[in-house]
Amino acid sequence: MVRFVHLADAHLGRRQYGLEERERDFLEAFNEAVDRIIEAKPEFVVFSGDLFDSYRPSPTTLVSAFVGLKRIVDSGARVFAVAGNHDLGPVPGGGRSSPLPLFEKALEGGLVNLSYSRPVERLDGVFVAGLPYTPRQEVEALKSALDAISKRVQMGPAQVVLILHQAVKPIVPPQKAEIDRTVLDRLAFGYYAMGHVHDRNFPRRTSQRRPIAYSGSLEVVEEREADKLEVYGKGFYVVDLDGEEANISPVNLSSIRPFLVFRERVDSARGLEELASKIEARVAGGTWAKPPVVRVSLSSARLDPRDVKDLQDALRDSLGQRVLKVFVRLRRLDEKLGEAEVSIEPKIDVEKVFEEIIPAENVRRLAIEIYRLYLEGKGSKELIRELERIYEGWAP
Ligand SMILES: [Mn+2]
Repeated sequence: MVRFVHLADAHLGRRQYGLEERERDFLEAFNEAVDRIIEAKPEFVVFSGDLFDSYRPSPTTLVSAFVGLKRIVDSGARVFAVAGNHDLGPVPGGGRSSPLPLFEKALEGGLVNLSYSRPVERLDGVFVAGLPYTPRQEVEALKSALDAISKRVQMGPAQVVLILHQAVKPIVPPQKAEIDRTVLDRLAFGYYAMGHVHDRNFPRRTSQRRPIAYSGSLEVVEEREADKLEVYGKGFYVVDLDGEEANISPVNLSSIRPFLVFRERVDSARGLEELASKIEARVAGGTWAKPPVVRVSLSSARLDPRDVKDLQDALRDSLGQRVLKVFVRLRRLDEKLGEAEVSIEPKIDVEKVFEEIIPAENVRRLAIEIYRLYLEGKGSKELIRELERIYEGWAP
């Protein structure tokens, strides 16, 4: 029997809605996960990709990730990781790379970056194997690498963990999946530690044979994940693996930003008022770890976008600091045109804005000209030539 922790999709550095608070939320979730992993005293940790939201994390994000990983390694648990699609960026000369090799070096092997060139590591009586995210068009390479790993580990001990960052059919709909679960089921792994799908698929402590397990993202990366937040929570799994029998204990993090999602059909001003009171009551009635994000999705055949904008402004006023942010979205229902998203923000007239901020007329005209050229997609040399032409036209 072996005990390990499975986590994935930390998406460090993600600044959802452009809000600094959301970037901090992702870091807090990661730091809480690190604390609770150390408490769980696993023999090792597997990380199934998307440590970062971008393959070019900011220096502070890189340092935060390093500090957290080092704390795990210093507690005595090695970390086995694969790169997710968000960690991978192009490298000069072709191919893709992630910041993970940097951590492997800096942590002196305390973190192992499993890759096509080194897909398997042995730790006492356990084989830990893994491959980075592989796009659908390269899935044949993934399959043959999996076959090769499977043959190699069959000779060894019974405990084998496979780490992947892929969408598997039918756990996700076929159009979003890269591989079919039958491909995995016929291989000789005891536990499939999956990343990429942000909703967890094992809500309760449960004993499973050779499970294909998604531990889910550590925070709400996409708004739609909020729907399952109450049922599944966010966090990681502690796994007790005995041969091909895995006991999965989900650990839920408590620092997750709450989301209140309201989806309603409203066709009258009265209906908007009722909805506003309902939202206020819900915010007032809850006890939250942090001020929640409030998302209102309205559908309507009649409402004027300006009234919906007024609702958003009114809610922002009345809810104030008790929420992080209120967003209202409007979908127009039309018998002929079908459903369409309608912007509730007034369109910005750039020339009017320039008029307000640039009083000198010739400078303003130049600014508008540069803006137009930019919109036409004219860059560097072409832009300079055009500007020279304008300048020559100005000369006496
Ligand atoms: Mn992800």
